[in-house]
Amino acid sequence: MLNKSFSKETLSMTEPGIPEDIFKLDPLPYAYDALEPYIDKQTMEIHHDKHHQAYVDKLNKAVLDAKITGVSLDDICKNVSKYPVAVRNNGGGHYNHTMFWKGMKPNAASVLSPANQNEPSGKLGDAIKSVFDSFANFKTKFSETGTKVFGSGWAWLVINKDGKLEIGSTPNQDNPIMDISEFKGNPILALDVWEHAYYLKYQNKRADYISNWWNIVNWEEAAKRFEK
Ligand code: MN3
Repeated sequence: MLNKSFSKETLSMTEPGIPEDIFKLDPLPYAYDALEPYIDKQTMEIHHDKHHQAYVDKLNKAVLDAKITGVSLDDICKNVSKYPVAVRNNGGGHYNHTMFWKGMKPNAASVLSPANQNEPSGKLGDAIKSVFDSFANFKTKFSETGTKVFGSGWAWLVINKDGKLEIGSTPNQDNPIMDISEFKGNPILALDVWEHAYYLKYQNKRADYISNWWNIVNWEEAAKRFEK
């Protein structure tokens, strides 16, 4: 399906082959209110339908303007230094948010039982414990990293070039697979700490947003990424 932001006029002016390359915004893998009470419905609606949609629309325009065809979003990010800054900002925006939505899941159980910890098990759980001593230490370190991002950006758990788990951050919509990124690796977990991700519910309290986010981390998805 073609992206709805592209009018027929726009498409008829492009070379054959380009329309199939247009990037699309997938629906959320759950309802807009499914992450409540940790992330509210209105924030999810605006964040997905307005912010993420805008990154996708602007990425499509940037890709057309730069005449980039037949390149996957991963490959665009990996070679992003070759492209205009609009490709970097909007390609990163699309990549990061796609990962962010998949990296969360509803967790009503923890509302009913606050003691019901949402923790990774299996190989990823073991690796986190071995690198960070305990899951609690890992959470503290990751939360601090997210809290300390100056301005807008992302916190990440990645597998670095030595095959080891590492926590870090990127500014704006950069991500760890970008060739221009100082912090590099294969992402396992992504946390959006832009104000638009939390301001309606949490206002200036980014640390509270992060603390609640742990309840809805999709560890099965993270484990899949880790084992791949
Ligand atoms: Mn965002």
